[in-house]
Amino acid sequence: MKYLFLAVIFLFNLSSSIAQNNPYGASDAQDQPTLKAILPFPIGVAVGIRHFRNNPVYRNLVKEQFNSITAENVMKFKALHPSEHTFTFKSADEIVAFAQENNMRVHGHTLIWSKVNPPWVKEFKGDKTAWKNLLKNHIQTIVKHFKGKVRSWDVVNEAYNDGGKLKESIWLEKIGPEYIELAFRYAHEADPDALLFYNDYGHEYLGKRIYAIINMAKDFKKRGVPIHGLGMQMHIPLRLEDTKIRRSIEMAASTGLLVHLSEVEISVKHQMPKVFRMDDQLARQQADKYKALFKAYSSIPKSQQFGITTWNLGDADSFRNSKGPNHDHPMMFDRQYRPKPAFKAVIEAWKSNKGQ
Ligand code: 9MR
Repeated sequence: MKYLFLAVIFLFNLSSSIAQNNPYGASDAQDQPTLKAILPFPIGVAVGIRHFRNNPVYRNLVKEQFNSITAENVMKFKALHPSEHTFTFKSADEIVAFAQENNMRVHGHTLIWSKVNPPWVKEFKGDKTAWKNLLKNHIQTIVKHFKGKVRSWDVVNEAYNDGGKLKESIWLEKIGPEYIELAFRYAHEADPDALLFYNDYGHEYLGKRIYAIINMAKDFKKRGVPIHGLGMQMHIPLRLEDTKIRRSIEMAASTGLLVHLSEVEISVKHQMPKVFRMDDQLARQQADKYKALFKAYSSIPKSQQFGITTWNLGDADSFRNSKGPNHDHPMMFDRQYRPKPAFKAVIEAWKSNKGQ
């Protein structure tokens, strides 16, 4: 009798934990479409290693809804190459193994950036040739390590400023503007099958940056520099006009390269009074914006749709998260990883359009 009682308690706990993990609740879980099942392009998520390791609800939602994965931080320079002669792959390998177990594609982020460089790089002394060797060794050691497992790379991240000029960066300073194309050539040499992206933000403001990026892409294509795609981060505010989103995606697609919306999240708090509360109306507006963004993306040629990746999973693990009640709500899942209107709007839009 005692065992029967314990068994009932166990089953009850199991079913309520399944209900919690499932964004729809237990009752209708089986019949409900997921993002990965319903969207006609790959759908990815940027995962933070702490949540990934410690929160089973988070992990389950990642594998239930997404078929592509990006490491939020553990594939950056400082994480993978903390001192001149040391590479540390443990955390990144964990994410790659999880992706393989769950049939997910891995997008690598990021080989070269002006930020997140470890102190040894800043202190490195050498002439231009020594710096090129450093760049080459860094890129090729990493790309070779993940060859066959990481499908694509952000080779260079955020190299342009608002004015369309190259940003200050140790790479620009020590190697010159050619550091970008060298990075692409080195990566391609190390894994000719990997798809190579240039990743940046702010295209959607249609300022000088997007023109500079498109010119670079066209120039690379003309000269045979191995670039395969453009990553448009799309960290956007709720108030950004749909027309701008659409135009910027079309412009990126006009290069003929793959287009990855690589870090999507929609800030509600941006341009709001300092103290604000999320409400149903804002949640609906956010849902409309997510839907407009996904629709704009799906109107470029199918062969160029590399996919959409959201930058983080739920509001609580968003890089925008802050303590206290006045935090932002940028994601499709809430702080308990339940689906928000944004998630439902995307699902509904593709359900009724049969994936068009
Ligand atoms: O979300 C990331 C945050 O945890 C890191 O502290 C930060 C610096 O490494 O990078 C954040 O991710 C950025 C991404 O790598 C590049 N585009 C902007 C993202 C948000 O700042």
